[in-house]
Amino acid sequence: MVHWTAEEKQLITGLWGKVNVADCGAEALARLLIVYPWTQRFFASFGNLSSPTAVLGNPKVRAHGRKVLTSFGEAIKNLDNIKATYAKLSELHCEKLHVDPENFRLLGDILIIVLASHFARDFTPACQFAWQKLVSVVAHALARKYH
Ligand code: HEG
Repeated sequence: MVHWTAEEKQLITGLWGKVNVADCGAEALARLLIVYPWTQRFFASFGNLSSPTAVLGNPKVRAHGRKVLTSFGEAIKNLDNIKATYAKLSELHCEKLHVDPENFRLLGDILIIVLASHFARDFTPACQFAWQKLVSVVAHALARKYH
């Protein structure tokens, strides 16, 4: 099991308390689709993704980004039990959606960039360390049901 120090927990929950989940979630998913355009293939039903402007203005991207970041919040509420928290989601992404787990890592790194740009002052190296650890644990937990 992953061990979290009290300081790491504080750095994660402290910053999370400032995050606007709808805005940061939308921005993170939009950046994923723009920066790594091959990820668009999972979202063929989302309509117009033909340019950065289209992606950023797409209401389905916005809604789904919010959903994904809300789900991140579940990991934060269950830091000591992330694997179990994501067991069902891992099955979904593996068996139904066939999302390559590399994409979980890409989204994690994008989220780090979004947080750093929104909360530059708070996002100290120690804070980044805690968040990198979190996105890595989340990516592992989601990839767990791949075989
Ligand atoms: Mg996934 C659905 C969470 C990365 C592609 N994703 C979902 C759902 C959640 C979620 C909560 C809704 C599940 C449901 O309806 O029951 N996703 C989630 C997390 C992460 C992640 C926490 C974190 C790394 N997802 C991710 C990535 C991709 C992806 C990187 C593709 C590049 N997710 C994906 C797709 C769907 C979901 C295609 C179904 C969307 C739909 O059709 O509504």
